[in-house]
Amino acid sequence: MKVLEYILKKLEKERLHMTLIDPDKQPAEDAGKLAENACKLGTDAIMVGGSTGVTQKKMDDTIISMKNKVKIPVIIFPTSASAISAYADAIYFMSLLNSKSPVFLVRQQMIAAPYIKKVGIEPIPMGYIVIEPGMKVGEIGMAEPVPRDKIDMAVGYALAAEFFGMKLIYLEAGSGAPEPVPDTMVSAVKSEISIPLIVGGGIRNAGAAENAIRSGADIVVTGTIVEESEDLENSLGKIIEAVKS
Ligand code: 1GP
Repeated sequence: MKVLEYILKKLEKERLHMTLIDPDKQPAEDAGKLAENACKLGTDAIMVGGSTGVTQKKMDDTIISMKNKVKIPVIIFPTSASAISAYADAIYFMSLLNSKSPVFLVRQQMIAAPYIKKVGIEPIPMGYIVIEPGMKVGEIGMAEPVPRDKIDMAVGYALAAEFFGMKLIYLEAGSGAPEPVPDTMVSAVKSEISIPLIVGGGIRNAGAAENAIRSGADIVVTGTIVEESEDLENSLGKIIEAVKS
């Protein structure tokens, strides 16, 4: 089964949780163990990516280590065309819709597309929208982050992505954001689009995950909590429980 099909099928029954692991933050073997632990706690897929320091080798080693440990999909969450691993199951083929630079709108994608086709990784078309504060990814991606009170702007970007034919929308507050994407923005976007909505950035506890789900998120992504927590069962475990309940 293709990864997008797996996601859509699962979404018919439940909301999903995805664990983001940055290949630059730990040795590949540890990343594999993290993925394994997250999988045991019920996460639905592993996303691999980071804003800085991600090399092709780190990406390859990390993904190989994960693929040896988990059966759930391992999806590349790319920053640029220069670190794409042929060992992944899929790649979010995304455009940073509110970037000021064509580099992140379509040029990196132009460079990456022939390679993705050649190695046969499944591209999953996604509209990526950075919301304030946007953190590192907003900076690196030269985003004009959507102000937190400009709900209509987020809705407009999300609808534009759907009309372009993208299959998923990702509202991103940025990794480590002090606050997640506002609930009002999540619910406004959700009520206008008919494709699944991913929400991430700054979700560190079950309450925040529950808010995102209640507001209409179909998929919740957490990254920082997995890197920082010394008790994954109590941190990530509770978040996944909140997503599934
Ligand atoms: C970042 O949305 C993800 O791209 C995850 O954010 O690291 O804040 O969980 P956190």
